[in-house]
Amino acid sequence: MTRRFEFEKLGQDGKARLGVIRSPRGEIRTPAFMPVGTAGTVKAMMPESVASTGADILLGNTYHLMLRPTAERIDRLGGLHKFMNWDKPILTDSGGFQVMSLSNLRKMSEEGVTFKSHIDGSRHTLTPERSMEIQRLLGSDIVMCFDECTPFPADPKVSMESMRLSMRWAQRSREAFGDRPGHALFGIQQGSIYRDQRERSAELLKAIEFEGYAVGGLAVGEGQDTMFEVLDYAPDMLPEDKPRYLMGVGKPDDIVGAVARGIDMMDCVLPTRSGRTGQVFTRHGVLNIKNARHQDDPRPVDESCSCPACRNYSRAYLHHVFRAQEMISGMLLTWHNLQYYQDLMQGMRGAIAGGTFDQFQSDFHAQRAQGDI
Ligand code: PRF
Ligand code: ZN
Repeated sequence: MTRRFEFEKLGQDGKARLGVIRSPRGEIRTPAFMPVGTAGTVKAMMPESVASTGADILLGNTYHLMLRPTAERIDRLGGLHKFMNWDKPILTDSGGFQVMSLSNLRKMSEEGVTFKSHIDGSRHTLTPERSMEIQRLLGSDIVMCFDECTPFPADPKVSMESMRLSMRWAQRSREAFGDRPGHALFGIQQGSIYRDQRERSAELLKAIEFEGYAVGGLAVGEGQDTMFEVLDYAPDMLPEDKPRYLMGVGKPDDIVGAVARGIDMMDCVLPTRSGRTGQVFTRHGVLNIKNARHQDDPRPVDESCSCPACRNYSRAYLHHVFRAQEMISGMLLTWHNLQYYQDLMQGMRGAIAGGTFDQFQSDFHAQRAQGDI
């Protein structure tokens, strides 16, 4: 096991990249999907079950953990890995994005952002320096720069000012992060849907130098067509030899399209959240387990899926426990959805390795066009 953090590109098919991130806590096969473990748990899943789906890394959140149970408490208890019983890599988001979507009474300045907790109304401040400190106390393996996710739509002037602020915060994040072998700091590109601003942002980040680079500010309401237009050029602006992470994406077809455009890492609450609301991902599209047409159906959700929901239970049973609001419903459907996402990533990695990514993409879309069964 390496003492350092490093990325190796193992193959490429078109723009789609196959690679591996090596870190002291283990290897991350890319393209990688990171399940979201916001508050120190991937909701409804035991960590060993998450690992069994093929996940190499989880995402955690500065914002939630600083409010409860606090970064200092997690540090005293031995760090987030030990606290939540997950010994593989953890990436933590820096907090700014969650402040904007969850907290009350936010006030932004050059220094950072002050806000009131969505849990108890208490007042807090996040700056690039404090975000780096919290992510260090948590023991995060991949630390994200403190940034502002520019809201959409944004006037070009507003977007430019927001991007420039994020780039000044990226510089402060780099300085505050310091020298921490085995740990990585990722820069976050902003610039909304404006090509010149994405280019400028990439240049500024590359000059600072990061261990990896994220594409931020997408999947914020612009729609898939516009997101793909930006992804047609934005990843190419980032260093070839470093991992590229698309933040907060997405639906299965978003993920396939992003990998096709040169993205290596993604995260999204969709598989876990949908699992708890009865939305089930399959190769043929999304199935709503609440629907009455499942109540007498003895078939598994997907006969070729290796997850316990599919190996051991019928659609009729999953329908019943969902309707009865039994806890096992969220557990089984979350497990299945995470298995679906990890199988999708494994399928793409195999296709890139075999030079058949185009075929993979057409099969993926053809199966979904058949509709749900
Ligand atoms: N910045 C950060 N976290 C994020 C985003 C961002 O732009 C997004 C955008 N989809 C999701 N999560 N720090
Ligand atoms: Zn399954």
